Amino acid sequence: MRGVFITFEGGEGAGKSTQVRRLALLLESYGLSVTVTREPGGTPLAEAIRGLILTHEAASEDGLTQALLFAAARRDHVLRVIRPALAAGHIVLCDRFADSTRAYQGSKMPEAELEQVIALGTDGLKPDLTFLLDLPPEVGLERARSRFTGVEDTFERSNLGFHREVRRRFLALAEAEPARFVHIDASRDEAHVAETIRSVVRAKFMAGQGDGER
Ligand code: Z5A
Repeated sequence: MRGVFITFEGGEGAGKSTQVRRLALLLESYGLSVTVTREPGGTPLAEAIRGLILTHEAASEDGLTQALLFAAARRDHVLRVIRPALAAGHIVLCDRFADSTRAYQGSKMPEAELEQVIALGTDGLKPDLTFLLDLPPEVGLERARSRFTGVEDTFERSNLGFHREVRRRFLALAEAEPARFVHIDASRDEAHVAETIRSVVRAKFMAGQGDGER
């Protein structure tokens, strides 16, 4: 039985990692097998590429260079982690995936070229469900700054205009694929966002199984 592939997308500080953790705990409490992973990253090679891309000194401004690096990391991640987990029947929760390339690199290169690179990286794999955690970038950046670790990465250093464009692109992606995307108001409190996500997952994948209203 193939598992279920769920991705979490959105701008900086939207609460993706927080909600991935919460949903994983909930699903595990139902006795389900869950694989939690993230992009860029998820394998030793992809984590090494992550380090290169997010280190400001090493980063390239060129959209195609960035997209190729994200795609190389993603291909390793898909082949070594995501596909095997799905084949084993796991629910895979991934913090960012190919839609992040569309949103972040999309303004820096032609769309047809971007989609070619994305197709190579994903190996044709598409999420079954994508949560777009949406909020104004000012709010997300403030949240991210409040847990500041001392070093800003390549994208955190981008100007507000760039982050607004990223949000616009995410919203356009969600509008274009309403069957896959669920738009979530990520400015609501953590528990409210978690409850919305829980109810969507339950309705889509657990209908008739009864989750005990936990
Ligand atoms: N990138 C790309 O350009 N192309 C690609 O193809 C891919 C990625 C895959 C990855 O950095 C960067 O790579 C990313 C896009 C680019 N750059 N940006 N910007 P990352 O993974 O390190 O960054 P991130 O994905 O933005 O992670 P993040 O900043 O940690 O955001 P988050 O996961 O959405 O948020 P969080 O860690 O769950 O929460 C942030 C803080 O807010 C934390 O203190 C929480 O306790 C708090 N929080 C969470 N939820 C709430 C609510 N609801 N209310 C109030 N406070 C909250």
